[in-house]
Amino acid sequence: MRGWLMLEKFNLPHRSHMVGLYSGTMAEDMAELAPARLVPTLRDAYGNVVFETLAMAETLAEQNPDAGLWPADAAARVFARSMTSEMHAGFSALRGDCPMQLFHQWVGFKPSDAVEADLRRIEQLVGMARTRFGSGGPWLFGQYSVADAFYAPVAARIAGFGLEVDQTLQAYVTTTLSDRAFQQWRALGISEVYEPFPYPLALQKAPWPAT
Ligand SMILES: N[C@@H](CCC(=O)N[C@@H](CS)C(=O)NCC(=O)O)C(=O)O
Repeated sequence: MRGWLMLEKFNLPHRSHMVGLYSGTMAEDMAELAPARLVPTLRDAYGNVVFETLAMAETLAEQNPDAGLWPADAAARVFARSMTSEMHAGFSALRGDCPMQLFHQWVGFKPSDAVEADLRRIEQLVGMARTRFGSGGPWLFGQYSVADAFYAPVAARIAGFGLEVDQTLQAYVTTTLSDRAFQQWRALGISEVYEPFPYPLALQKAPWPAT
């Protein structure tokens, strides 16, 4: 999702290719992109293979300087790069315990202390970004930026596991879930049949949150 949003939201021409993430063919599907082995992987307009999302963000920003991937304001850009890097490298409890899925909301999920700590940190980062830099629109830095692409899967986890967060972060989750590109990605994702379901939990399911 992060990789695709970085292309889609900034109107960068691209073609998507499916790989067998859950079907066992991923290594074979990606062999020609070595050393890439995970998704997303980007082959840029010059044939270079970019195999980390943060590297994709910087490469796309460098190659498309007028597309506005990072905020225009220098201080906002520093904050955006920092919170994007922190997401890329961190929130391991949230990411480990709450694998992203877009089908439904798990009911009665009990977050661990480590997941709660990640959520408080995300509240702090999102709250500061919105307060300091977000007055020009609903996104972290007002206008959509790379940071929002990186926090879309965070928002999806909060929604998909029914995690309790403060008002500012909840409003940001709703903004993310209401976004057309996010909804398009979700529609494509849930049109696939996954057998078995990749991340089963012994919990009831409620419908995906309405926006
Ligand atoms: N640090 C990498 C992480 C990529 C990553 O973990 N991708 C997952 C899906 S979101 C994957 O390809 N998993 C398949 C596997 O581990 O075999 C990035 O941000 O690009």
